Amino acid sequence: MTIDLKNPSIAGFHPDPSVVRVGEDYYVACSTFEYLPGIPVFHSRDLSTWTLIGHVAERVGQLAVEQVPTGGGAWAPTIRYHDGTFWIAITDALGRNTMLFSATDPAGPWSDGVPVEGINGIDPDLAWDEDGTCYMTYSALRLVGDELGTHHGIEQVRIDPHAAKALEEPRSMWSGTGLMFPEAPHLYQRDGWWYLMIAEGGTERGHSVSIARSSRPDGPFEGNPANPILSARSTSRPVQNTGHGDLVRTPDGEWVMVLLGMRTTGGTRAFSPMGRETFSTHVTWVDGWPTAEPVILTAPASGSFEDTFDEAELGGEWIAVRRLPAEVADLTERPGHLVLHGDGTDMSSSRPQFVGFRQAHHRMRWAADVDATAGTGGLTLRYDEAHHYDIEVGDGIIVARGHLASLQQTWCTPAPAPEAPLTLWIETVPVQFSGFENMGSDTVRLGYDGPDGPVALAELDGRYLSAEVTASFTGRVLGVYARDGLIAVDTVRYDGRDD
Ligand code: 6LW
Repeated sequence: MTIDLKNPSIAGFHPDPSVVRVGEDYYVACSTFEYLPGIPVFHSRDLSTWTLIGHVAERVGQLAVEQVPTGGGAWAPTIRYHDGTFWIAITDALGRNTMLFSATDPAGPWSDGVPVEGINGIDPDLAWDEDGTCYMTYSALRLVGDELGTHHGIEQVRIDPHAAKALEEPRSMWSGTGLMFPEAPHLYQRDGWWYLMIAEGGTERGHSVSIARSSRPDGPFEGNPANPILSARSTSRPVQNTGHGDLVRTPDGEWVMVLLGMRTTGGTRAFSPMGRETFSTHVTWVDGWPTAEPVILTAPASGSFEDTFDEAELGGEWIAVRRLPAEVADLTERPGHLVLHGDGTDMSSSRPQFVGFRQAHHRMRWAADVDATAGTGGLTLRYDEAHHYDIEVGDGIIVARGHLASLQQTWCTPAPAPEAPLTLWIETVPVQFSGFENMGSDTVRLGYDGPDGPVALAELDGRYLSAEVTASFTGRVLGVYARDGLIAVDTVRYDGRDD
């Protein structure tokens, strides 16, 4: 192998990755669920360093996520390139459903998107044969109609991507070895064979990748006797839930699978604060079948990020819930500041006055200078509207809050100088497993800088903001929010490292 892969390849919640190569350039797209902008596109030249170059959904109306239930929204893109056009097929779950977007530049702008008529399922794949016939292969989990919620294995139809419609009735395809949730199908051609690769076993600990082959793109497919070709289930590997992969061939003929996994922490019960992230692994072919190496975590990563809000617009890493960041965040009202206006709701709202970015390291510190002299707001560590830890200031009082489903607890103290901006912070400290006294993932500290130094107002168990506890498909997001009045944030700093 000549390629050095880095894992995680894209840290922070970036599940369901799909990859395509065009010449020397690789592109990856991921799911974003209820967040906007939706479906980030990353670029790499070496399959190791990935740079965010744009998003598919950055305009109102491209996804119908404004009111979508948590966990709905943009699921499982497939990114492909055909005849000079980049295509992305996704499920806008419980919104516009199966969608096709196209672009000539993968950095955007992408088209407004069109729902594909005649597909009732998730995880749509795109593949073209030599004649230019386009096949959409998908997981037939019904999201609309009378059969809502039922699963019918993998299905396929020929489609006209320009008209966004199925050209025939769906046919049933090979659907794995019998494990639950056959999904994430991708169809490839190699050495005279067509390969149908899928995920099965569910996106939790049982997740796996299996493959079948046929002489034709529409089957019949015969399963690989050695399936699954990848799974971390029942192992003690540091990256669990590995599955939902997509293959790419390098110009030198090497193969790499880009896939999702979880970096779990804890004891016998493990927890994943970051949710499902993007990883990569080497694939080799023997007798016409691929095998994938287990995902290897590379050297612990660290990363810092500071934003002083001097630009006219927020950077692409900022996301908002069920709306675009620009709808909530104002960078012109007070130059050099991020200004948010409260509407009386807080982080338990499904559409909070909030912008944030993904937690990407197990150990991190997130701090911001918050001027709450004309409002109430602060910092948050959010998994979803039912699971969040906040530290806020307003009316001369600092409040730390833990909100877990229907339970809420607060800790209060007077602000040291009510008429001055205050530095608020959130820290996560991973638990070192040393017995049975703490089987969680990390400790979350909520605090502020007082006249005599940092003060932690609350220390909370981080496991409750993890993929295993919440019912969300995403991961932790750090951010700032306004509850009432005007909140102006001067400088924000994030320092993270994995150790
Ligand atoms: C995705 C599917 C899945 O479409 O969850 O359980 C969905 N696995 O492959 C959201 O990530």
